[in-house]
Amino acid sequence: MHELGRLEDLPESYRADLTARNLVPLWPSLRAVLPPGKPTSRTQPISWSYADIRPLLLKAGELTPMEKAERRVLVLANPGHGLEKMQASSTIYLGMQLLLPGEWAPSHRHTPNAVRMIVEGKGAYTTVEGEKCPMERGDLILTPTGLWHEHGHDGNEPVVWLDVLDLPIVYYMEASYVTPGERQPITSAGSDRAYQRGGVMPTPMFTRSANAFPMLRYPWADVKATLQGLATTATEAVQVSYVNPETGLDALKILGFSALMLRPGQTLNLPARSTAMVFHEIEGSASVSAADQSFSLKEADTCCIPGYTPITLSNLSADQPAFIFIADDAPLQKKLGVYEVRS
Ligand code: GTQ
Repeated sequence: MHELGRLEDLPESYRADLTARNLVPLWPSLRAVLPPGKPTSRTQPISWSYADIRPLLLKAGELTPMEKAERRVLVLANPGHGLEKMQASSTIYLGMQLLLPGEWAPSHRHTPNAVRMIVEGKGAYTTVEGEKCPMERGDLILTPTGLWHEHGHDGNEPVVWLDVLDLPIVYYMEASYVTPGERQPITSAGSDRAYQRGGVMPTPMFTRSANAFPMLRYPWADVKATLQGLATTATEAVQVSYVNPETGLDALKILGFSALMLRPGQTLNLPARSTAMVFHEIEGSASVSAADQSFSLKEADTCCIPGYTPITLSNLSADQPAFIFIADDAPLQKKLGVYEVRS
């Protein structure tokens, strides 16, 4: 591709005339916005260790009461985007949230979609649109766009979870806002039980709107058992997607979520895909390698790898399985028609 004219090649007075009329010549910037072959990515490969986060989060528990925080969260920010942007990737926000015994994070609803992956502690729960969802380690709880949610804690130890939101892309669309609400009466529970088994589901489903999110809590015990069952088959990638059990489609519309098991000693090569990916270690330990970077993840560690990069995952244990939670923006990219796998 040949070189194009630069801004400096244009007479200063001409440039001033353009600027005065809010006009910009394309050609000096054309290669920047349409780079050949592969996008430029601000997203850097980066990892966050839970051993680093945990004491700082507990310190936030001492420094900042809930009334002054609403949500007590340390954001896992990718320096490639600038820390103040609070982005892990172009579309993904990650935060570690702390709730102490007896605390309550007040009800609200917002346009961005959220999920929580529970990291430690017992006794906390999220109420989503009246459904009480207990939080236990490894559980995935959805708070889809527009649904009321609040967090409570009846236990006696700190509870920590990883929030994954599509906030950066919804904010970029200038569509991000919140509505504060009142404490919700608990009116239902057990969507996790109702949809516990693949292949069968509650019968009175035809009255439900296509926009509903029928399952709000995906218990880790069930997901882990499913992975362990799948691992006894010949499949190479022992991976399950979190889906809407009534449609079989992605659980949420913008970000996609899956859980992957690496058998003891297993190495898995993932082809380059157009989505940045977040890896969070649920159990065991694994390395995540891409280009010249390699991260070792212990339990509750998290990393982010930019898109268009082949990735190698390796279980660091020869006798224990490793379980990894994965988030990406494949649902959005597929809807937009820009999703690619390069083999
Ligand atoms: O728990 O509702 O990390 O509204 C960021 C925004 C968590 C939440 C975050 C939120 C929440």
